[in-house]
Amino acid sequence: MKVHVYEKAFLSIGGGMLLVFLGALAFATLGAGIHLPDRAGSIDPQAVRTTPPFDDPGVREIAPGKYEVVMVAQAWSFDPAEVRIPAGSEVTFRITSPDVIHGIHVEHTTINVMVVPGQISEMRYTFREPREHLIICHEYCGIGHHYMYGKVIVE
Ligand SMILES: [Cu+2]
Repeated sequence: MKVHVYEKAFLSIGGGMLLVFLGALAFATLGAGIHLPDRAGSIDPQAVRTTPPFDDPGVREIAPGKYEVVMVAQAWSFDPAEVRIPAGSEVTFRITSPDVIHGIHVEHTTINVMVVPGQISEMRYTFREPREHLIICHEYCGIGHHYMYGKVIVE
């Protein structure tokens, strides 16, 4: 009889945990807007510098309050290394690598993605507060890895 009670308790703990984790998942995706980055397409890594839009990396206003950042992550820098946008902008990052695997993390945002040669990574973020965000490479990419950084300046 005692075993029965323990079994019930363990089952309800298990069920409760499941609900807690599902709740956390729902909060992260629906509430906090955390989701996996999109794989936006593929590209020949050898031809990154001659394939639009990566032949002309930079920041472009695509609509009022909406910006597109076309970025190349290479050993060992981000091009452009400085992104300047007004506060409240919704920014779409499109990024690829012509050489080895890099990563991009923009501090204090949900932007955190791997940059794989041959693939175009895409992510979107709205910068609400004026401040500076450090951009860092988070995949060890060679001897100059720790020099690989940039800045997002929200004005
Ligand atoms: Cu790196």
